[in-house]
Amino acid sequence: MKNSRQELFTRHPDNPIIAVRDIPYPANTVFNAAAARLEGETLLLLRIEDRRGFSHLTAARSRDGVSSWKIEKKPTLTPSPERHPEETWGIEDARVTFIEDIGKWAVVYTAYSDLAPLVSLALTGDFRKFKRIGPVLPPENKDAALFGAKFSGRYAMLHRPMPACPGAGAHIWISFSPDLKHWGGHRVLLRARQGGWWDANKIGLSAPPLRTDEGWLLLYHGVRATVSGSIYRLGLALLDLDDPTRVIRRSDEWVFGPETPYERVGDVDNVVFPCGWTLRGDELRVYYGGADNCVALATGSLAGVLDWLRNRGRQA
Ligand code: BMA
Repeated sequence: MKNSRQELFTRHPDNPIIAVRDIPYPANTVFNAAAARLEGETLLLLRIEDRRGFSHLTAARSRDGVSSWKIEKKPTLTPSPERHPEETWGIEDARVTFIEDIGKWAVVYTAYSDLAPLVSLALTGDFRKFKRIGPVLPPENKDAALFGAKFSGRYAMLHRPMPACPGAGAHIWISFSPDLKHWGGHRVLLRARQGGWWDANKIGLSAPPLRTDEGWLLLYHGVRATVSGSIYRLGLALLDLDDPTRVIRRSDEWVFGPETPYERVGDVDNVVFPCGWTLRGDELRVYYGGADNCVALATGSLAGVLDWLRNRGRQA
């Protein structure tokens, strides 16, 4: 029987749009890319895992954001364990945000330290040269991204600390900073649900918060633990434009999940994992990792997504 459900996002027919065979140097896999629009191109900051198991970031550029990717011949941002011991086991899953008041891109990434993953920040103007700010949140923490705007003079960041206390759940938090270096005002923003929910026990931010007329749009992942492993699916939430500590709406149902072979089977099965999206007119382009094994693209209408959240989302 055909599933007649109207999907919010459509997979690109050329998926996966980037696979390890496209990487111009030896690697194990490519996945979980950050996305930005600059100089008339789409830029992806690919997570590439080498054959030791450590990840680094490499820039790929394309005019149409789908094909003819120009992938840097060498890694763009590599771990620097001598100067940054927190990067001993690699750097992963970047999210990039253009920070309006300094006119630079913030690259927030997971630094895989030997004391567990933590959140690090670097700044760049062109994705060629980077200035590391360094670790901004201690372990264990990942899935972080900045807002492009300031709130009452403070920068804001979403992130996902991992509580040591069993059963406490892993939730999305929000924190604030006067200078991008010192972070405080920590509070839980979006909680993982419990029990049978698709997003029970563990959630995390996917793409960076996107400013819309109706609020900050969040795309987040929920991790469902099953007897045969985890399933990573995606949901939506909307935060108040002026006060991002206020959740306005949240989807009850997931809006995207692993279905195709490149999402179902890979180094880690049953994973869709976006770290970036771009907006061109009304078209939302979600760049996501498939099964920790490739980069894929799904598109949707921003108006359609907001409409769906208004009608089907839970008022928070
Ligand atoms: C998460 C992150 C992602 C990864 C996912 C599935 O914890 O580490 O990088 O894609 O697991 O393995």
